[in-house]
Amino acid sequence: SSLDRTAKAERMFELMDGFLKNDPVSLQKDILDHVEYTVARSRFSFDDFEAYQALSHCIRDRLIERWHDTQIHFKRKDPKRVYFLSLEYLMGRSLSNSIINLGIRDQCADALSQLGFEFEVLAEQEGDAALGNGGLARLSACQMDSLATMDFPAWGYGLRYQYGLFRQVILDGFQHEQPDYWLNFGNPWEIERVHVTYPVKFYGTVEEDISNGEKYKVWIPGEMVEAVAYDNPIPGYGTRNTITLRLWAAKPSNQHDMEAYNTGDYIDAVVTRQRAETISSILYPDDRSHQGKELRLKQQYFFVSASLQDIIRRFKDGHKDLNQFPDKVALQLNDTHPALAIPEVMRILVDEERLGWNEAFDITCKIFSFTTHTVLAEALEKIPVDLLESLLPRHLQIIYDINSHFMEELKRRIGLDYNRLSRMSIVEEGAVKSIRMANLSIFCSHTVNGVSRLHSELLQTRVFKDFYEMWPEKFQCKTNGVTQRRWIVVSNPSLCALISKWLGTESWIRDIDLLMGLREYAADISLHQEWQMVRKINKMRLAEYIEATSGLKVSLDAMFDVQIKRIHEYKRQLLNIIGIIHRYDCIKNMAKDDRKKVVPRICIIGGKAAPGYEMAKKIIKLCHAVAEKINNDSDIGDLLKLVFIPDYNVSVAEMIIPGADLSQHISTAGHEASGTGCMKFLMNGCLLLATADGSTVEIIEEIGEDNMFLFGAKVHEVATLREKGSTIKVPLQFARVVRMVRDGYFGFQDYFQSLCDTVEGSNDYYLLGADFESYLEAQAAADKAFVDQKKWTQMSILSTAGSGRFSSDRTIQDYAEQTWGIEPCRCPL
Ligand code: 8GP
Repeated sequence: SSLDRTAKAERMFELMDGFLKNDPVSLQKDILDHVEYTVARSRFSFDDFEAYQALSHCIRDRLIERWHDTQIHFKRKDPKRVYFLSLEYLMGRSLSNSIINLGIRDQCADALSQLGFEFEVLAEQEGDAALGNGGLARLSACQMDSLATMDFPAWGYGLRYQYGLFRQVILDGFQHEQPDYWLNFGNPWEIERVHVTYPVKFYGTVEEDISNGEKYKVWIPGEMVEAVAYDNPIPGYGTRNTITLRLWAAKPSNQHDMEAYNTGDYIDAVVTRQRAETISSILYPDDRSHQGKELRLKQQYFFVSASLQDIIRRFKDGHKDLNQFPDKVALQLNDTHPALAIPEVMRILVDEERLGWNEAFDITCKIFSFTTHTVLAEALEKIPVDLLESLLPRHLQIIYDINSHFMEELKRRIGLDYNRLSRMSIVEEGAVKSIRMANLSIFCSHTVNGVSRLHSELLQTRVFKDFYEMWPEKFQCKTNGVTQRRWIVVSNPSLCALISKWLGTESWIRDIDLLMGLREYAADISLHQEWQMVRKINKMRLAEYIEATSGLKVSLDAMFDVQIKRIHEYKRQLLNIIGIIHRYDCIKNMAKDDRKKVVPRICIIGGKAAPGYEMAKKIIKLCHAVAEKINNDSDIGDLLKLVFIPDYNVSVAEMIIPGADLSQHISTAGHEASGTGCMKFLMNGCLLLATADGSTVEIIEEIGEDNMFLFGAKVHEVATLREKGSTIKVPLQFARVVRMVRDGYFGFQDYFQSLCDTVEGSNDYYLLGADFESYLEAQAAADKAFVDQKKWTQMSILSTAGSGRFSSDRTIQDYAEQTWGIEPCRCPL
């Protein structure tokens, strides 16, 4: 009865001694309790890793409190919610980020030091959660942090891969991939929700049925697996709001498989069931294309189906009329990977809820928004019809229905322009008939976003031109951003303290525009001194890491020049390496006296190559071969060093970025959709050497051309240059360097030939040769600026001061207002 329930609640309230306390003594007590009862070690003997585990659980308890309060608050207020659907999240480590967002960093450090532990040492014990490949995945993580901090009623949905992105091991200069079985030692940052499970169906047939005189379709599935929720609380900074990242794991289903047990062999049946788990076992390590893989398609549908069941359940808890769905729900498609959500929503509305087709389609088109993260044609997903037909037969029918609806509408508007109709069609005819997921996503979303202004323009004028001409109002731009909580506060505590001191407030951590206030002191000599000191501390940390990983001792007076990102031909790591070889060659050929004028450089490259991407792997090998030569050349000494940092990931980036003087973002114009690394470097006062591509175009507007080193062809020049092909005048130095590689100067002569082929004559698709001269000029300008440390420091301060526009807080604010139509819902303290 209700009376019993009230009494029970009162009793529970009495038993609770209030919220967990955050003073050092309470924290110590909680840490020790977790050592004893969670980690099951003795309070009197536990090592750093066990201390990390205990501390994490102690923080997790605090997260859970806030998370519960937030969820209850959202439920009570019932605002419109946004659901962020992404197959990839690169969360990295959680400990430091959590305690900073909870506002208890100092208390934790105090508590630990009295127990004889150092916070930084424990933080290093944590492995990275690497459930993603690169830019897109790290962006999702930054956006989750902003959604929480800005109090938006948001949920992230994704997959809980057992194997994250592979570990990169370098043997003899070659990349090898090793599995990242990251859950081996448990994961304190997730909460398994054994009662939050949904069945997900695959295969089977579609049949027709009649009920109340109406025909409808029934999907009779051939396989069923269970999706189990794992919740990762995401705390906001300076707010109690703590939102949910819900990741699904696949488990064998207990329903509907009695048959197998009755007819077949018991052992066989269990083994078959066990295979269900493979659906969420591994992240595809390719950041370009996943075409035609059944497991990949299964992953996509598995995560979409579970998420939608969860979202609809939440909606129905309080609402009956599905026509209100668009008032309460916004679904964000992070690239096309979750695009099966479109036919799935249609299937639920039409087949299960029995809404009419038009009514269902109307609802569908009001809830979806779509963001694309690429301009590369090979990254636009296509699903072979055969595959879809066998795995999701009903969805294929629905997609065909959507397409005929689409084609009808198009014919009405453009007539029988068959070329255009076939370009725009969701179904691609051809050798392999397939479904174009981008076309489906654009047609069925109310908004299509690019991730930088240039990218958005390219979508409108090239990639999706036909669609833009038809529905210009759908197309928007949301320039990416990164979270200053992780990329300054967590990763660069000294700079964080310095900024707060000079601005006289910590408010910039929530209100990034305040960083502009630093402009006023850009020439202040005492700020310069402190700024340089902070930069030195960070360079020391990086130098120690380099020594530990490669054995190389580097001088702190040298310029630290960094390029870290996935290895890709369009990102042009090869241009960087060719530039380094050229620098080496110049120093070798210099008179001894002239060498004194050379600005010493430590060139640092890091990044993973997709396991099947041969050219990317050759670039990694070339980097090592060149490093071997240069670093051991006594003529060169400290003037030039090249280091490849193995196994680049989020936590490595957190250490490298604050220590960089110069960073390179040198993609061929028109290929990098946005780039977010550049924003992290910018925030940390590192100067950029860049092409006008992706978001650098907007960075130029914020900090001015004088504060960076720009070079290279502009986007409108690229096509003409490509047409010129082998008639382009390529500098002699470029040809000379390629020749050195071809002639075996760095060994592995045969192995490097095909790599050299890609940059010569009309093969040079990414225009390394054409851009080389201006690249060298930009490099020379960087050297010149570095000699004048006063000027350099001023540029560095102005970089940080001008980085505010590139906070993910701004991106999320824009999405909330212009795309999702949601408002903050702040949980009371
Ligand atoms: C990346 C873009 O390459 C990068 O320019 C952008 O900053 C980032 O997304 C965030 O918007 N794209 C991807 O990571 C990507 O397309 N990955 C999918 C193919 C897996």
